[in-house]
Amino acid sequence: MGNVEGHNPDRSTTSTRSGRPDTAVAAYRTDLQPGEDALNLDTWAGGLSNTRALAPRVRLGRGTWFNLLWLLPLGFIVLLVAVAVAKGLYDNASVQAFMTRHPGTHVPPESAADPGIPAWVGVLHFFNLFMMMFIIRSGLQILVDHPRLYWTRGSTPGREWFRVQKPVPDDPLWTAKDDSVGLPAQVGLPGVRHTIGLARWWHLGVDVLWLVNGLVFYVLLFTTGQWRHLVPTSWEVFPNAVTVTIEYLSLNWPDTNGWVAYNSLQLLTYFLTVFVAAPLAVLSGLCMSPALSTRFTRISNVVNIQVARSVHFLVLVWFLLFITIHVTFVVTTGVLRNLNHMFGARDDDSWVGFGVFSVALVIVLLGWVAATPVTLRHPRIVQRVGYALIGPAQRLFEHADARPGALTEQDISPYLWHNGTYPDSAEYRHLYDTDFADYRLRIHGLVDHPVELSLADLRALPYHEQITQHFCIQGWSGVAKWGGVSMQTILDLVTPLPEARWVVFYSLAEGANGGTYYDAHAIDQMSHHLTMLAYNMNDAPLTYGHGAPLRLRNEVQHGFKHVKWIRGIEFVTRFSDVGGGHGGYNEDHEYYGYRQSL
Ligand SMILES: Nc1nc2c(c(=O)[nH]1)N[C@H]1C(S)=C(S)[C@@H](COP(=O)(O)O)O[C@H]1N2
Ligand SMILES: [Mo]
Repeated sequence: MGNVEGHNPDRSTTSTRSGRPDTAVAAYRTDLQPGEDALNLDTWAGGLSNTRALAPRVRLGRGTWFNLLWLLPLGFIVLLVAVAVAKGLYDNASVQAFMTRHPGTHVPPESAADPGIPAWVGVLHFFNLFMMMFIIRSGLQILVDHPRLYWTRGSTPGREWFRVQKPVPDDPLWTAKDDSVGLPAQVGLPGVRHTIGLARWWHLGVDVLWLVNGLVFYVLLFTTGQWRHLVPTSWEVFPNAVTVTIEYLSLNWPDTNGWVAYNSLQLLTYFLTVFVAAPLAVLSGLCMSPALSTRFTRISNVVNIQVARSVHFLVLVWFLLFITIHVTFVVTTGVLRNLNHMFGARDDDSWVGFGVFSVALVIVLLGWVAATPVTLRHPRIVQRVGYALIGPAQRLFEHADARPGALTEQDISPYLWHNGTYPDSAEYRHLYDTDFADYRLRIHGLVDHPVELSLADLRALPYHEQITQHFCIQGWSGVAKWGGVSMQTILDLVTPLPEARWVVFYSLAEGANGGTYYDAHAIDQMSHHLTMLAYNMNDAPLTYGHGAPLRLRNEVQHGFKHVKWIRGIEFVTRFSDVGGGHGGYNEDHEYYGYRQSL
């Protein structure tokens, strides 16, 4: 204490109920440990081994898993069969008649009169592919931080439909962090196990720029005639696409002039990619937000975080397939002319487009190779720039106070993952062994009435209960019933001073790299309907693993901000002088954001 300016010094001296000055609360600050400003791979996340992701598996029956690598040979066989069938069809007279009636490409008269692909299309196309590279890599990193996908709100082990990790082991205290896996450094971004904090800055930060690029593209598309290049204007597109499919598969390349109009199969896939897949990626991304999900419950009842996460993943699969096939065709169907269209704004067989493309490719490769080492060396810059890009949106979402009553007993999940670093100090063990008889929650700092509350004191306060969903930043979720004291009751009890802006929750447990676990919350969220201190979970006292004797719930934020095993609460003006100064343990040590409502 003492380093908080601008208030009556009398009030800053925290005292116990008996009036004794309390040295215990002063220790809260000195027990903290600032994080490092560069990633140290030896000690990262408490020294996690680099367990790698397995090949993707999909669940077929109760316990039957299919390794998707089999799709490579199977897909190849299917392709061979399809080519054989298409070749047969192509030589068939009535199929030929069909193909004459539906020639594969519909050229709108406006496009015939005024053909061409302007330079801005090429420029925005380049920005798009450059940013997609970072978005996909960081997205994969986020995926493997909880390497399982589900269709249900809860994340019950064994009920996932997809995994790149072994089955969940029997260990009842197995944490989601134990479960995370890594990717090769040049595949994931940053490519180190459990770097989800940094991966999210890349993913969400670049997303903002990608969205702006996409919006500019949409606007230019519809204010010029270029939309005709991407939007089908007649139902003829479907039979035409059948013709083109037969042509491609029978290895009779359709004669398409993309400068004027794309063939119907191209048109359909481009349309789906630009106008369906891209918006779906954005929407499914937003549906994973705790703040938006707890506010817009009519949507989140259907598209809960796990549905959204699975859809988000399927959109990624679409993009990966699209990119593979797209690039294959660019190269095999007249590469110089194709590159001139998109990188040279010209329709000839010169090497201009190839030259521009080569420069673009070098830029993409440099960005690709540099991203991981730069991130590992300068994580604070990634954290700061990422926050600058996405922070305003997170701030906006936090105003969405969740309403109680959206979930019922039936929604309670059979399993709630554990996460974090368990307490193992002598102090905690003593408290636990004596049923927390000596436990005291100290609430101090910028308040009119600092207090020290035993569990009995807490139980004597008005009981608050809520059934809410937990959103771990790693991607798992689950619903539980929480019982305890509303933070509003605590605010009424201690009366924060006007200059109190942040509320810091200190844990009895250390974080993964030593030093007290803590987290700071904006004071306005403390009076939200569903912000509370819980001592019960599903009608029983909190267990050791879930935070006994007391934990925080702030439902517009991700799980890491819900401090478990709370020992004290401090009201402050700012958090820059607490711990490493970034607003919490994971903010200091793993480069998370102090607002994480998205
Ligand atoms: N003291 C402390 N609290 C913590 C953590 C931690 O490591 N230490 N982990 C957080 C994270 S990342 C999550 S997701 C939730 C998990 O709560 P649960 O184990 O009860 O599901 O606790 C949060 N509270
Ligand atoms: Mo978490």
